Amino acid sequence: MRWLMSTNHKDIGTLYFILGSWSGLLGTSMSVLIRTELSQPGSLMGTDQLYNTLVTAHAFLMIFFLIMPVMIGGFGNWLVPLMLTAPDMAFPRMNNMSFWLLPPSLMLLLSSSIVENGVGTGWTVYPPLSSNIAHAGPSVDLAIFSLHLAGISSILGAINFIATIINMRPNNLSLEKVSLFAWSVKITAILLLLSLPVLAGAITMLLTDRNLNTSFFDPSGGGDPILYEHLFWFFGHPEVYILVLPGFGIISHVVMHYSSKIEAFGNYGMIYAMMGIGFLGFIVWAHHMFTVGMDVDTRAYFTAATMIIAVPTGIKVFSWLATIYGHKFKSDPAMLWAEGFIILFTIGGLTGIVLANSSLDIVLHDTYYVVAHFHYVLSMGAVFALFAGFIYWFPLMTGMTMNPRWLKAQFILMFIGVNMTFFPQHFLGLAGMPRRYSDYPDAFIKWNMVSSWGSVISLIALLYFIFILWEAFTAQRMGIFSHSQPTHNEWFHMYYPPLFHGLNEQALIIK
Ligand code: HAS
Ligand code: CU
Repeated sequence: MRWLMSTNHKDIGTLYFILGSWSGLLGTSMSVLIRTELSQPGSLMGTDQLYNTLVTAHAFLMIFFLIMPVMIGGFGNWLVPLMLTAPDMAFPRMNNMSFWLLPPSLMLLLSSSIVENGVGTGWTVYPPLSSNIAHAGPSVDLAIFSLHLAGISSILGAINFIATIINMRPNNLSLEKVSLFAWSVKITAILLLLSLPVLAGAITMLLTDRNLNTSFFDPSGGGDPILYEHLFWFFGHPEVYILVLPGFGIISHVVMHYSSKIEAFGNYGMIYAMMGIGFLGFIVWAHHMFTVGMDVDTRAYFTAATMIIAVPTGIKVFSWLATIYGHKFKSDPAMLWAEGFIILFTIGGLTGIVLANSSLDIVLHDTYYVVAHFHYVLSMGAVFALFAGFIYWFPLMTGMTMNPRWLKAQFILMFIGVNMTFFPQHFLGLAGMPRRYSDYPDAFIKWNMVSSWGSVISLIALLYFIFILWEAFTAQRMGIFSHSQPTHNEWFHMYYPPLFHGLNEQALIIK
């Protein structure tokens, strides 16, 4: 069991993958319960607080214990040192500590939902719902402590990635030659470092409001609940880009590889687009709070600033398309996930532009339209990128191969499942069905049934993937020379693309 205490970046990356998969499965099981409750009108669970607790835990698990650990902790740890040709991360022992803060954080989160009444606040934990009148008992406090630990873990991880990417490069690898995935992790880490302390402040103020009689968010003591919303979303909006930026990096590599290009179209443009998205991500937060009664000028500003993010994001989408352009279509599994990402992420992005319009958002806020929007960018954006990267780098990380034909079938099944789950939610939202309720009027039956059946298909697709993974480990097809997987030389291109031109390939292989 010594590898549990390992300071090696690959071991730690693997630990993150294991923790992420476990939490992802738990989060998935909660989503299935949610869709079962909503598969027909009336109450299945019999208690709305339980339903809301499941929604909250589902979001926290997927955001903090699946996407972030796998994308940054898993892929980041595995690939960033390799791509920099560095021997390890800058602070290997702190790296181990970042990981080991997560299991206790996870335990606190799970405790929060099984003691007393659970946390039925949603992942935003808005007061006064999260204050000690509506949520008496220790549940919310446990959730706050969980976020404290996860936050410390991420801040330490962020410092480690920033230091690694700045300091651990060989002299001839200038920053503009650093690979796009490493760039995406670097920008993500900066976002984490700047936004997480604000969340930590907000939840700590909430903690003292709940337990020490402060009144930061309580008007009867001179406080203001809107302050919490500003603090939360100053973190919350950058957070959504934290979730998807490493995915952008992964997609660039997969697209480059399967289009036989040594560099992405507009490599610098890609880097600047990510920096632009990262910067703009900090000045648009109030598009989550258009309904709080902001004055019209403020709303106009946040609408305009938000829509500008479509420009750098569009640069990325069109650069991926230009990278693919001219190459014969071959349906390799990882590339299918990348193409699925580009299409579905764009759909999610466009509904984001719709929501950015404050006048429209007054109507759409807190409806299923928002739920559809963020599942398109997350379940079909971040998660599709995760599958693309996992399938693409699986031979590198394990030395084994998964069955490509099964993977294709699995992709198609999952593609049908998630679209069937989330596309109808646009209709439900436009028709006015609110989010975070366990019941609905009969008018909404049809699309809710379609959505719930879609989630069953996605679940089957996920189980199929687990089977494919099991088969790969059991069959032990060693070696990375399967026809649909990259050869060793191609891997080499991927890790050292910028170094590749000027340097002796053999010299680097020996290293
Ligand atoms: Fe979002 C709510 C707006 C991207 C995640 N988002 C959420 C929530 C989550 C989330 C989790 O302005 C719910 C939080 C909660 O629990 O309450 N979002 C945007 C915009 C973008 C965007 C403008 N979101 C993301 C990404 C996420 C994410 C990425 C995670 C991975 N989002 C909102 C708004 C809300 C919101 C409102 C609040 C709603 C409410 O009421 O609560 C942009 O970054 C998207 C840019 C991408 C594209 C697609 C590619 C671009 C191309 C260029 C051409 C397009 C143009 C646009 C020029 C735009 C191809 C033209 C417009 C046309 C319609 C044709
Ligand atoms: Cu936002």
